[in-house]
Amino acid sequence: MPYKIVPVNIREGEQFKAEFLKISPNNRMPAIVDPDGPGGAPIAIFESGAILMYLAEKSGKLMSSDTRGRYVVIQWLMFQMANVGSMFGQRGHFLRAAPEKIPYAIDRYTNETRRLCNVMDRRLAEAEFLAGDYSSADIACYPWVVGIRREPEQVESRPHLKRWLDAIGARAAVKRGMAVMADLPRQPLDEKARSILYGAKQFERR
Ligand SMILES: N[C@@H](CCC(=O)N[C@@H](CS)C(=O)NCC(=O)O)C(=O)O
Repeated sequence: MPYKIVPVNIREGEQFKAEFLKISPNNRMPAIVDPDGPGGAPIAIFESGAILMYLAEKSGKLMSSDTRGRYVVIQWLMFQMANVGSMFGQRGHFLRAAPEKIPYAIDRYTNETRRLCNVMDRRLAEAEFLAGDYSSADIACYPWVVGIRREPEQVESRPHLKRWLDAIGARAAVKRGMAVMADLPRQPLDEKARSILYGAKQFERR
């Protein structure tokens, strides 16, 4: 499907602009606008899991068409939304973004990410991809989980997860997707960005 990328610089506070909040009221990206939504009218969607479900439904791909198979995909997609995204995200925050090192928080989220990798490794011992066939659930999990490549022992000790990472990373569309904006200079997480992302700005709106 054709698409146009509209970057949202969350370190500059663009996520709080009125026009973005109309699309994504939780001031987070990603969000999409499909000008050709159901009935030919535009539709705006936020939350990556909802976006993936919409794109799967619209394309007829990446999600099984029978009810039983669809719920296998949906449960692994929700596994990402409720676990992988938040636990990997919090681990990254306390390791790299937090102004002070809090061992309890780092350990808590590190343990959770390790546990989630074990859950996936066990699942991938019995299934080629999380929901059997390659699906929206793999697309949701991969960009977080691939970060464990920075800790090779975490990959080597989980052979099924390693096979899955290798297989997904080799896909042409995944390579194209991971390259999107990867060459943009990374803005520093300075005091201004910190206060936008983690400070009072987050609570200002009523
Ligand atoms: N559950 C959301 C998480 C989205 C999310 O956390 N986005 C972050 C960037 S990775 C964001 O936009 N943060 C901006 C902010 O917190 O103001 C999803 O899966 O779409």
